[in-house]
Amino acid sequence: MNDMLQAPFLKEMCAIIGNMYRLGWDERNGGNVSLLLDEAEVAPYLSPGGETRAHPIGLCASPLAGRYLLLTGSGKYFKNVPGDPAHNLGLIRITPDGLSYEILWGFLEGARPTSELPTHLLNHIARLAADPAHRVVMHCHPANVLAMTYIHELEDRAFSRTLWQMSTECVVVFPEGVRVLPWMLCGTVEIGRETAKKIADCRVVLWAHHGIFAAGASLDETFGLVETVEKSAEIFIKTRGCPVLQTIRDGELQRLADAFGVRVQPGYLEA
Ligand code: 2HA
Ligand code: ZN
Repeated sequence: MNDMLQAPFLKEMCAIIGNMYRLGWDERNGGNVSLLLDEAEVAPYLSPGGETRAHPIGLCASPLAGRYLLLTGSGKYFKNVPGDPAHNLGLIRITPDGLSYEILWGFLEGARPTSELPTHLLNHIARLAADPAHRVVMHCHPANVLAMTYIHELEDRAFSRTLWQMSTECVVVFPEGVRVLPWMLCGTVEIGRETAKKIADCRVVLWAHHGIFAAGASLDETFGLVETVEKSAEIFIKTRGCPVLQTIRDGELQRLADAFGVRVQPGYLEA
């Protein structure tokens, strides 16, 4: 059996989480990340027939039955993940009935998966239906995105347009725009379901006054998506209160989409 700490997916998870912490996106125990893995990827690092106990999820995640997830622990600090992955991360498998999970590695000394586990699972299910290559759900608290939710209208189209206008890359990186949820209680199945509804045709959902929920096919891609949204929000905050003399126009956003071969969310640009 190989050492899990040497697994490429474990090393990448630690590196990404360390960067999220250093960027200030995950104060204290803020944020959570989960990565879907195949049996073939994890099998070399697991002892066959190891003892496991099933813990209820609190909802039925049957589309993920038998799937493996590497994810952050409840109450754990991102700051501590790279130095001590086995206490702060864990590898779980969803049971065949989709109602429980088993801990196969990590979560030492009684640690448990993130409090946002229901939201992660519901959003993995929604994104897998939209994109078979989907693998990552990432939640964090970047300051400029949060700040923007206090001073910008919380409407999907308007929010997306403003973000696109703040930086040329944006419409290419997230041509489907973003979706926004009003403030809701976190850690509940309800916020999980509302997020999953919005994420079905989009990879970024903003939680007003809380943070960002993003999905993607790899840790790198999802991290890059969050980075791009947060950078755009930063430009918005920096120019807020300044007399804006010009911005990127809709025709220019369309030219970018055409040049890079992406499809802008229908109806989000003026004809
Ligand atoms: O504590 O960020 O949304 C982790 C969170 C909950
Ligand atoms: Zn949070």
